[in-house]
Amino acid sequence: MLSEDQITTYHERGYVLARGVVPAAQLDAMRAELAAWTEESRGHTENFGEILGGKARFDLQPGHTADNPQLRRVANPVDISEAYRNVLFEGPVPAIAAQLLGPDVVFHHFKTNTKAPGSATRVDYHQDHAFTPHTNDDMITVLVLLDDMDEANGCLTVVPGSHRERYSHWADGRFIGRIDPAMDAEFDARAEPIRGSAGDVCFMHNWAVHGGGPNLSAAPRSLLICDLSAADAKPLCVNPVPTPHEGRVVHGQASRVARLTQAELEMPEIYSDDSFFVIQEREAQARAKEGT
Ligand SMILES: O=C(O)CCC(=O)C(=O)O
Repeated sequence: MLSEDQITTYHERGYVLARGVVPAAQLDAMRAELAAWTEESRGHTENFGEILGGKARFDLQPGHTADNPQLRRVANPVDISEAYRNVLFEGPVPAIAAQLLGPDVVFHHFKTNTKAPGSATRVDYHQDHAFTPHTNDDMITVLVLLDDMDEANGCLTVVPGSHRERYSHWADGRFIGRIDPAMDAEFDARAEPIRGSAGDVCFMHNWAVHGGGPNLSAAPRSLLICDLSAADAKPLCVNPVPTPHEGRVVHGQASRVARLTQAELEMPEIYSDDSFFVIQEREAQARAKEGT
């Protein structure tokens, strides 16, 4: 569980890293599942599998081949794997989330993000709440480190204090799934790398600005990314990564009350792509074409 100091750090900085939360046996079980899905991906040239609503569950990095598989994202592994349900629905992860959100906590959606060794996968600066607006922002992105990570293998980077800031994720009338690239230099100067070991968990406010570079090392890098909210934070738009577990109570009890605290919110465009990477890539290509 978090100490009082760690809880204060979370509220002041917008994130806190809790060490050694997930035991080795549970990490091994999740890694084994991910390794099996990666093996399976060798037999595919396009995204495959299906989640609720029809998007693909398994998302391939451009350049993926049978010899060099690059399974960058798995949507809602909790739908198909007990190993992931055990970590995200029970035990210390929901209990710590309750220390930060209040006693009643529900699940929204979840994905794994893998940067294979040498992979170009990068994540542009964004705020998760811009993709999943709710009636209030008592929401956390839980980031479970499945591997040791630092800058060399493309660890997550977070901008401290940015959970109190609001940025548009639109440009020229389109939802671009990222903050204006003109802000990149400022964020690079402020951002802090989340260096940690497998089993550590970063609890990050849903408005915290974050991103991450490519994995230029020989080491793998997989991260679990799970959105949890206070039970009285009700979604204002459809889930971009639908799952039958949306709204599942992981701590305390359900709420029939929607608590409204956000007077004005920019809404996302509901995207039909399998993952948000496609939106960010489309935007990068558009910029490259325009020469900006
Ligand atoms: O994998 C990472 O380092 C960050 C991923 C991320 O921020 C996301 O997918 O929303």
